[in-house]
Amino acid sequence: MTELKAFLFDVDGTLADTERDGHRVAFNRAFKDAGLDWEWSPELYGELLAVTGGKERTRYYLDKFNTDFQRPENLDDFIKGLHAAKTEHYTQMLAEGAIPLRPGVARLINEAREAGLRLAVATTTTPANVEALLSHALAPDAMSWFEVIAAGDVVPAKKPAPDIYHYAMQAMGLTPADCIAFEDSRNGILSSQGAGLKTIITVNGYTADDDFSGAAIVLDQMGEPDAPFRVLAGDAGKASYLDLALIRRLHGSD
Ligand code: XBP
Ligand code: MG
Repeated sequence: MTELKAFLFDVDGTLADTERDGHRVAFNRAFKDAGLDWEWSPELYGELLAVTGGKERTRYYLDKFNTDFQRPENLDDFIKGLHAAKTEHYTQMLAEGAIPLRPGVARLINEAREAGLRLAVATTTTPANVEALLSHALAPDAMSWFEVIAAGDVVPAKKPAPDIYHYAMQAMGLTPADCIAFEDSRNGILSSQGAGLKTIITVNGYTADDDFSGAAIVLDQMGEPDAPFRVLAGDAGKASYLDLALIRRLHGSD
């Protein structure tokens, strides 16, 4: 039996519901600033989420949904500029408190810290976005609670590739058996499982119908003592919210 030593967290969709009312809105604001008439509706954005990474997603939009757009000579730089503006809007929104953490997230992170577990982030989003979320929605010094923030372009191949999880574990000197991952999407679990990690899923509006085969458990949310989760797949025993005891059981180290 291996001892559980670390939690590896995805960010978007897992720690907070950032996509529909955060990233999507920030993209639209950046498009408007640039004089573009592009408008990503919640439905279209659901389709665009097939591709992780904001720059990659924008290119996918042009390739698949806006093929008539007259592309500038240097498309890469054009997309980079749009994406930088989007990050400005997004971090500003978070600084204004636009997006709270999902239920149970702060409670679980605090419990893990008290128990001496090591924490890391493994995400495709831009590092500035992680800092904005953690410091405004969790605690002003929350960045320092995480040993490694593996984010954005630090690995060339984003999720569903396993690289970002490999990167985080290597930086911590840990093996997959030492850790458990928290994800919300098909691309996320492909990445974490591809890196050999047991994975706990909390779904959201965009991912409720995703295929989570092989997940340790699939929940609608982490839940709180007074607000139970719903188990969508797997066995939570008598537990009604996700805590360290249940996670150790799912990890196989209780
Ligand atoms: C979510 C993503 C990100 C965000 C946008 O990844 O795919 O691309 O939607 O962020 P995860 P950027 O769930 O792994 O955190 O625009 O900064 O890429
Ligand atoms: Mg996610």
